[in-house]
Amino acid sequence: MVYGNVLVIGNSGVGKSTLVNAVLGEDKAVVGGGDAGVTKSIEVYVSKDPKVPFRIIDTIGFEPSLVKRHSAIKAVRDWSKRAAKDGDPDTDINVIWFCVEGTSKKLFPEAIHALSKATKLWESVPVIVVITKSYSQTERAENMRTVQNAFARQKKYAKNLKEIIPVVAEAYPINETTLVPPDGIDELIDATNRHMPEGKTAAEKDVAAFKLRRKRAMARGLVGSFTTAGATVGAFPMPVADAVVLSTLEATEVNALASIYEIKRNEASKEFLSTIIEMGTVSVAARAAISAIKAIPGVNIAASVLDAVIAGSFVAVIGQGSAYAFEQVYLGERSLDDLDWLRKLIESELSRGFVGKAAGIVRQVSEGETPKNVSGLIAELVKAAFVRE
Ligand SMILES: Nc1nc2c(ncn2[C@@H]2O[C@H](COP(=O)(O)OP(=O)(O)OP(=O)(O)O)[C@@H](O)[C@H]2O)c(=O)[nH]1
Ligand SMILES: [Mg+2]
Repeated sequence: MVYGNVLVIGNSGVGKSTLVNAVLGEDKAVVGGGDAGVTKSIEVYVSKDPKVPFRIIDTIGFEPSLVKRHSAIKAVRDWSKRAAKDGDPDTDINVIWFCVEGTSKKLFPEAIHALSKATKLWESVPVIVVITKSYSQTERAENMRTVQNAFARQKKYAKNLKEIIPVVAEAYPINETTLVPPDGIDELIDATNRHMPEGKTAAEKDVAAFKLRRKRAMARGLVGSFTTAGATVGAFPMPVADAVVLSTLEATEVNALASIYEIKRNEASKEFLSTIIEMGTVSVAARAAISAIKAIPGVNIAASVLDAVIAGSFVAVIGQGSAYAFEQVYLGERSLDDLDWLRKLIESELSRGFVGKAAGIVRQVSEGETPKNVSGLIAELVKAAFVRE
């Protein structure tokens, strides 16, 4: 097997390890870091996909001391040497992910100067600058310009800069019902593969399969977070009607999932999304399901506990259904005009076992509990019942 090696560097806390997790997730095997006794300055991760074979070398942050920077670099060099001695033919660093934090652009010039000095050893290796924690869409253009200018000042090193990619590695919550979805991970995977030297690039279709698995994992994580939010928000008596609370949460969830599956914003997608939200809130199928859950016989439970189960279950099921729908569109199996297919899909999600599962959850939440105590439990039960692998 021929491995491409990616070196991840950047100051402490900018989000390097979070990034590695987003790119490899459960596709990752830990290979080990510094030797026992030596400083634990690096971790080497290997993608488990034999068709997309690359390693990511995650280093500890450079800040605050020069000593830390030296020890991180030394650890990488030692790893290369040791692996080469053990017969590993691919110990060269092929691509560098240079991480700077999107929320602190004032520090870019300083960070880039320090990083370019530290990586002199790899003076002709292509650099991808990853702007981590890029939560603000409006600041991206300026952040990218700042990076470009800072690089231009690095003389010979400037030519190594190949791409600047803003990234959100993990959903970032703004409040109870809103979050910034993961973003840019696909672009980073593509760019990394593109800048690998000849003989180390993976085939396009293999990279596509790898990215699809990452999208599924991100979508699953997102549905999980929204389900928890649903159960929590639902557990507190609302001054507005159920459908309004539900539709706010579902709209944020569905938009976030659409973004993971690269669904462009246009008239067709707008209608596709609003069809899902309508199906999950005020449609005949949704109303029937809500009535059925509220009428589960032999249950004497606080109304808001019931609401928490309803909100959590709807958010879970609508998330699952729309993630599947978006994936079909992303893969080209369906188009955004297939609204009849979409309605049937969501309708079947809401009928097939839906009420039965919700009833099961209601029965497991003991009577007399207050909503505050049980919203966490409800979220767990809902996830176990609805959020499939
Ligand atoms: N929500 C969210 N949090 C992030 C993201 N990236 C980083 N963080 C948070 O920022 C903190 C630092 O992230 P790490 O990935 O540990 O940073 P690091 O660069 O590996 O830090 P060192 O190993 O100390 O150098 C953690 O609390 C992360 O959860 C992101 O994309 N979204
Ligand atoms: Mg780390």
